[in-house]
Amino acid sequence: MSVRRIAALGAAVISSVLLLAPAQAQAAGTCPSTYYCVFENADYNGGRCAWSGTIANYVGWVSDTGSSCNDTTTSWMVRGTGGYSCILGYKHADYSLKIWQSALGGTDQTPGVPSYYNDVATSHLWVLC
Ligand SMILES: [Ca+2]
Repeated sequence: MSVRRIAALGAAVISSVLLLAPAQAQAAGTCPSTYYCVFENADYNGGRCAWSGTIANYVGWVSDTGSSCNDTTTSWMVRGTGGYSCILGYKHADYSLKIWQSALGGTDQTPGVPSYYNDVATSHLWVLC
């Protein structure tokens, strides 16, 4: 195989890798209908914890990538419907010290929480908007 052919093959492999990157980025940030999802990193990346109801303590819950759900939330989405359309997020277990409330039931999301609320969420409550 000539040097020129090897170089062309290398360029083709690099192009293929670059084409795959956007598809992986699009996979981030999904949350099933009727669920509240919190993500380990900004822009709905990293481990995802998805719940369809109220959770009094995130300790012991593990994300889809194996990371802890407690004190790791950096972005979140609300996909609730009907009687559970809004989320109240709390810093501590058992709904102590509210740190955020979703404003738009069903579609509300934030690409990143304020730095002072980063990695501190420990419980949440589903409520009527
Ligand atoms: Ca985080």
